[in-house]
Amino acid sequence: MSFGRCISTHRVRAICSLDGPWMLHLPDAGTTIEPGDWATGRAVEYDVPGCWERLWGLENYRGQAVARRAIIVDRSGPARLVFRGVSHTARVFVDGVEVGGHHNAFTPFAIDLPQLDAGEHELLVHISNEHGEVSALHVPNDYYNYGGISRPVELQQLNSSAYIRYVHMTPRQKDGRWMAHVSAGIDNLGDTVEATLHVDLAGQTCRLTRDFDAGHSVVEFEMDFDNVQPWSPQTPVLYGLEARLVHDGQVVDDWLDRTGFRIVRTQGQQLLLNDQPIFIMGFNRHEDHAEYGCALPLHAIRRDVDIMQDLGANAVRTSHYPNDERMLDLCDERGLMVWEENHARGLGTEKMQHPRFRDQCRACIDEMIEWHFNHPSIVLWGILNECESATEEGRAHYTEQFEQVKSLDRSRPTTYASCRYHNDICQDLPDVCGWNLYPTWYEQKTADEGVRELLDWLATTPAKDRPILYSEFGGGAIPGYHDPRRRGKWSEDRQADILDEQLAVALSHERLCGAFIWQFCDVRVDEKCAVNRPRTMNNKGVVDEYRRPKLAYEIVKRRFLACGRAGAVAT
Ligand code: ADA
Repeated sequence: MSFGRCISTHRVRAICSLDGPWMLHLPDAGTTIEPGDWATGRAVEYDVPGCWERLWGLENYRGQAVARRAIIVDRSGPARLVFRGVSHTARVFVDGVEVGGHHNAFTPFAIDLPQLDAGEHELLVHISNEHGEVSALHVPNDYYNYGGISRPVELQQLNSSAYIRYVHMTPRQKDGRWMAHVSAGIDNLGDTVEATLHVDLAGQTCRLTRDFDAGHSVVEFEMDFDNVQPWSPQTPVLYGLEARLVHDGQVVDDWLDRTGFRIVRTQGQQLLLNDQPIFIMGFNRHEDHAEYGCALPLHAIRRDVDIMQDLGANAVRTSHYPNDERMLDLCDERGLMVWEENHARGLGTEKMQHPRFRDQCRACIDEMIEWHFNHPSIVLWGILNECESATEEGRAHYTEQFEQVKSLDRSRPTTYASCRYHNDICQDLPDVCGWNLYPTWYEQKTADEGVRELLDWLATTPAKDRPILYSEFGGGAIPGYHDPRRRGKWSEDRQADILDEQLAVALSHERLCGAFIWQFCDVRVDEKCAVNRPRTMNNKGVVDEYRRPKLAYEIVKRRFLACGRAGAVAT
């Protein structure tokens, strides 16, 4: 069983959920606390996963805290601690000894414990959601950087020092036959072990016996299938992917995932799924909720998917960071296509010069792709939303990050969302160009003029030969503010008009291969961005922060359901 996914991830490896009650220790005064000083702090009961902003009195706390609980281990041996997300910087201690750490709220991490003795241990996580030197990516922004252990945590007890870290499956097609390249990463925390790796997928098995030395080894297979059904939004067929490590006739480790067969590629100005042009109708979605902050429980994530599908969407953009993997599991099952992107929003030259920017972006991309590789719903890898793409210095970052993405996964097209109208010099770098533009909201132009001018200019850039996605457009509405006659800005009535006009253009323009509404739900923003953000919220949601529909809901639904272009998706 696994608690951070919607599927079981192990049968042989013992998994113990560490979700539930922990203690949270806060400094008595100020915002800093040393990990070892937890006993001197103020203690509150705290449920994991959760943002500390949910706790009474901590609604605005930005600083450090120590989360602590006991873990009970029934047998001695190697183990792993898996954190699906700590927001945003973690240092992890077992019995007072620092065993690992991590930066970035939105990517998972695992810590190997080569020997954990049977008995009770103290697990302590020092957490910071501070802004400043520590983070190039978590800056005051148009969304909120929460604090706490925001996604599920588990302890995995290993049966052998060698274990399966990942199995990545890349589908391909040759002469109408489905094939797959499988690459398995095995980590060994001890001495060399001879073992056989078995991989089962869609009725086929492959195996290989070899020595696994200490450290990381990679095993690769080519597989060939007689009869598999492709994954598509209309028929999201999924297959179990199961790997086992056998030593001395015993299955000592296993690794279970789920995947699908589909090919995504570009051809000229089109985006193709299984060789058919697709048209994307999606939402930009932040992980944010009035009740839960960024730590949405599964039922709330599921409801978001239900709502997006009720609205007729066939896609979601994980603006602006990798998502909780349970969201991706649901997208796989429901046939929602995903643009997943690394964590960065609106960073200009100075912010990209932060000494940690390159390393933190690199780590985020590595982790996003390693953990999310097998999700068939992910059809695009994105990077650096609205960062500096109009200078040579900015271009160097875009180039480096696209190269990194391609070195990890060549099977998915790449993209980024730009707002550097007339200045962008990076349009030749991704496979698909993404554009954020808000005519009738920020720009005093009709939707038709705005999009036409943008596309006329793009026709003079390398984007002219590539597919173009309208990655953001929308307008704000304060929930409950109605102004049916004057239709003033921020009224639900005006937002409905704006989305109606923008969607009429976005869904019909032949040069666009899809559109993502900004945004799915209203989200909390940082105080520093609040001047143009009534309620300290980005109010461009089609539903509010509790998921109560605004007037625009029915307009969007009508437009999405009436759009015949998405029907072209292959089955
Ligand atoms: C940008 C940005 C979004 C959001 C949006 C807005 O395009 O990418 O994160 O801030 O603008 O609401 O203005």
